[in-house]
Amino acid sequence: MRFLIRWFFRGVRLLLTPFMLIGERLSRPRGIERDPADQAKVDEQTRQLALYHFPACPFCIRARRTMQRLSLDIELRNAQAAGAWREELQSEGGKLQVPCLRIQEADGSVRWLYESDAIGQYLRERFDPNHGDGHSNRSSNDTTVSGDSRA
Ligand SMILES: N[C@@H](CCC(=O)N[C@@H](CS)C(=O)NCC(=O)O)C(=O)O
Repeated sequence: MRFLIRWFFRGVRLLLTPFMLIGERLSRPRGIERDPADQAKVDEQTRQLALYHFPACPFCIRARRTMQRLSLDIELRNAQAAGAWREELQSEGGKLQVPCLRIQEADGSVRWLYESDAIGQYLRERFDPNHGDGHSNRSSNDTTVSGDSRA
């Protein structure tokens, strides 16, 4: 029975995937513009980050939207199919849940940040130039997840 339920949800996810990806593409937020020197600094910093995700997971879409809005070039690691990223997420991160942001700290240690809320907050605190001045660029689109009533 559990097997059937799992396959049912897998099928639903598969059917919805193209619609969610098209929706994401059509509603892609405009990224903030930095001057080239500032953007180069940000790019240098985001090389230490990687987002483990599933392409059609609504929580991952939420995290990717925050990245797009903040013009962050963060490596995306698809953990949906069996393979290295999936195994790494489970064994090193501690659980198979996406989105998860892998953060390589300056001292070389690695932090695995789960939960789309926490990831969004981390990215805004670190990379949103307006964060904390009451004029944050945070858009409602960063926070909306279908079926999720959190504001
Ligand atoms: N509260 C979490 C929910 C994340 C979540 O439910 N992710 C699902 C995918 S949409 C997941 O990782 N499921 C594990 C699996 O399908 O193996 C968040 O906001 O990030």
